[in-house]
Amino acid sequence: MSNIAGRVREAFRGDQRVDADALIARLDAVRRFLTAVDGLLPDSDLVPAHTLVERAGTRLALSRDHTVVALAGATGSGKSSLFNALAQLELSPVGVRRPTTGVTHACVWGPLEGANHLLDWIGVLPRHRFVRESALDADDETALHGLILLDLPDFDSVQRSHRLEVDRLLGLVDQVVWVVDPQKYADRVIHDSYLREFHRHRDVTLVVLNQADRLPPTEVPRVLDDLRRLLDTDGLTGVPLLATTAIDPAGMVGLRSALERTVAERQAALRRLAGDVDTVVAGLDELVGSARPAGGPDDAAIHGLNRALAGAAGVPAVTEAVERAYRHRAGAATGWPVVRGWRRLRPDPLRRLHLPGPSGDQADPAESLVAATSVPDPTAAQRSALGLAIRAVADRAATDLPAAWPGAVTSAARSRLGDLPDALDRTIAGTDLGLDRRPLWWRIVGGVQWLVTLAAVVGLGWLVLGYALRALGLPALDNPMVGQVPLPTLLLLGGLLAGLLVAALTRPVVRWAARRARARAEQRLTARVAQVGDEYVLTPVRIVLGSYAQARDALRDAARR
Ligand SMILES: Nc1nc2c(ncn2[C@@H]2O[C@H](COP(=O)(O)OP(=O)(O)OP(=O)(O)O)[C@@H](O)[C@H]2O)c(=O)[nH]1
Ligand SMILES: [Mg+2]
Repeated sequence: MSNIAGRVREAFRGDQRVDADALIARLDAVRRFLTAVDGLLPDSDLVPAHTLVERAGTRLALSRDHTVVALAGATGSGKSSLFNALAQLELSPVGVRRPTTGVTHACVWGPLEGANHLLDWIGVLPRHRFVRESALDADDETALHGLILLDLPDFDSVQRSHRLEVDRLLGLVDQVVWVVDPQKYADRVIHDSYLREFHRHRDVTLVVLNQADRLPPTEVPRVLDDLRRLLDTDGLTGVPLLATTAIDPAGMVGLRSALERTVAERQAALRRLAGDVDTVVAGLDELVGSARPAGGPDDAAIHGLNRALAGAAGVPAVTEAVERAYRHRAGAATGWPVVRGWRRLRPDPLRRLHLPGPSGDQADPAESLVAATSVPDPTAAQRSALGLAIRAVADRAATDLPAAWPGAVTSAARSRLGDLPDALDRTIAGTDLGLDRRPLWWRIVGGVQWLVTLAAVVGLGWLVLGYALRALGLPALDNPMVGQVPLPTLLLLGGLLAGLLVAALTRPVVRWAARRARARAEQRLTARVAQVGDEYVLTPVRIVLGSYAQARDALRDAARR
């Protein structure tokens, strides 16, 4: 029951019209697909799609008023006999010695001029082109006007060149009439290698059982039934099946009127190409699958990547240098003035990494264009951690993608690996580590240090002067007293003690502030390094995922009949 319903549906589908604009839109979608996957999927998988786009473009640009129908079949099935019988002329030699037809012959109904470009493209030599238009026919042949009938060599030939010619032409013609004979209609070659391959071209396929006259009339329906069963197995349910006799005009009526219908509809070229699009889309389906386009690399993988990048970029070394540099600079600004100069002689830890030194002491901008810093190169462990993190990003991003894509995603993730070291180095060199500004409290503490030191110096000077006057026997200075202590002594000792005290109190504050400066620098460096990861690893991955989404959409559009 369902088989009958299926046949009715299939037969009905054969009558469906293919809209030229819709077909062009589907072909455009295939073109979009090819653009989206260019360089991402193996070229060998894309050959049928490229061939289709090229062929369809040419076929549609050539005459749409002509319908190219090929007679195909095994040797001796009677292709040339049918060809001659339809043309009502002896155009293609019919022979006893097999195979007979070695090159394709063409017969054009109507003027040859319009058909010539088409025949050039199909590759029928001019000397094998014939015109079936004669004043004698009057109106008999007008129903076939626009038909280009091809008599093909045999596809089961002992001659390899014949098979190649047939395979080439079967890819170009608009409709195929498969000619079988009562002896060989069940041959495996025609069913396995040809008819089955055409199951998506049912609406441009016609099968004829030729030489029906060789069968007892009662046998014909039985053989046709058997052949129909074989065609159903081939996936060609519902294709028109006719019995013909090439040697008897009465046995040609069915085929002739079928061809007249085909020519009148002017649909065969469009239907053939629509079937080609179906075949190509079915072949590509596996490459694209039905997975939703992935949103992008997931957060955990990105986090891992950023950590690995920070390690490879030497962020820990730089942040440690920032902490030391902070202590160094804060010490120079707030320390005891007597030893400050000595501190300044020690090199700044950041300058040792060729990173911006103390304020106004920036790294040479020209330097920062190339390997800008002297941050230690990544260790082998850091490099392999980075490799693994990049792989993880690609793997996670490609989890749901069909088998053809993860390779492309991984290649994209690694595509700029070689540029990463320089980019990271430049980024580290260009990051504001937050040490440029001298905090106000440094200046206040520094000022206090100067004051107390000044007090000590004044006290010392005062005392020295007093001793000198006494030694020279001059009247002694009248030292004011603060409580029990003379003021100069208080100034000297107080100044010294206060200096030491301020230095002692400042030290833990400096350490705490240095740790904060380190944390701030770490945050900035990590953010900048993450930008590099985004640009050099994640963006290429996203581009591939975007291409995947475009390819998927394009294929869905191409599949829409
Ligand atoms: N009785 C009968 N003989 C036929 C019929 N059609 C073809 N023949 C004969 O079958 C033989 C082969 O016919 P061709 O037309 O040369 O067959 P072909 O398919 O073109 O063969 P190749 O060119 O070798 O591929 C010839 O002797 C024809 O006369 C038919 O309908 N009835
Ligand atoms: Mg022949």
